[in-house]
Amino acid sequence: MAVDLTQDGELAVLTLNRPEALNALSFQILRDIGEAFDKVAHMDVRALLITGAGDKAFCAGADIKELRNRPLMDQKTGAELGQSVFAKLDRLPVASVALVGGYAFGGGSELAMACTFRLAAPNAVFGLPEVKLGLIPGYGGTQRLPRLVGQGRALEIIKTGRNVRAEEAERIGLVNAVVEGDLMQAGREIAGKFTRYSLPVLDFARRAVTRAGDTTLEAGLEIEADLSTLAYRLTDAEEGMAAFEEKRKAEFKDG
Ligand code: CO8
Repeated sequence: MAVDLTQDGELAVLTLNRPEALNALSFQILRDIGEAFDKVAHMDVRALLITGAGDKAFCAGADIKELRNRPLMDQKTGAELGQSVFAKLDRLPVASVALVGGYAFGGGSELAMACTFRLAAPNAVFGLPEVKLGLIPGYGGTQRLPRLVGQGRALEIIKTGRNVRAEEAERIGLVNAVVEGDLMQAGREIAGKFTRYSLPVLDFARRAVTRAGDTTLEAGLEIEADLSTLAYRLTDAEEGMAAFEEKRKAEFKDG
């Protein structure tokens, strides 16, 4: 299988497992990733970690050899497949963390950008080099990169197709952190910082924050008011505030 989904305690771990092609995304692999995301939605887990097999790449992007053969799908259908699969991450009940070691190019960068968080090894190299192939990013890169790093930087990165190394990626906000040592362990640690909180509350927070990039301040504040009121009405909010007063750790029940 080129995509492995396993459970490690309260974490789901999805591994792109095609190291001989630097985990490049064929259309079949994209479909398999989509199916894996659907499974994660029904697993008893609190976060999803996404990693690439081998020590050279997280994912070198769309499978160029397959794209070049112009398979049954036209370009639009191919882009829509990639976009719809990565968009599933937004609808998962749990947060996703991309663990990027080595290359994350094209669709690989786009997959990482669709995750809730990104951790990079010091050897990580990001890039949207599609212009070098006579293409432009098609799996969400033109929309997610500007939201993360701003339009000016995104245009420069996409128009030049240049590499963005780990240290720069952290500086411009493309990754949350560069971590030395075991990336999987770092993934577990960052997940451990939020997995004990209420899932619906975390989801309200995500929904409010992600709307900040595409709406007016006024509309965004209204969304925030609605979602924070929904959170306030949950039993988990009662529990969280009671735990504060009683000087104990809150035990949330996701409701
Ligand atoms: N697709 C297919 N095969 C790949 C890919 C890829 N993206 N990347 C690497 N491979 C294969 C190589 O062909 C090679 O296979 P083989 O041994 O059979 O020749 C093997 O993986 C190892 O790769 P290299 O020998 O090239 O390894 P290097 O260490 O020399 O170089 C690089 C590593 C720099 C990552 C290099 O492989 C590279 O530049 N890869 C391509 C990166 C790229 O351009 N990615 C963007 C692809 S386009 C995209 O993602 C979105 C397109 C939008 C499409 C929307 C419409 C459908």
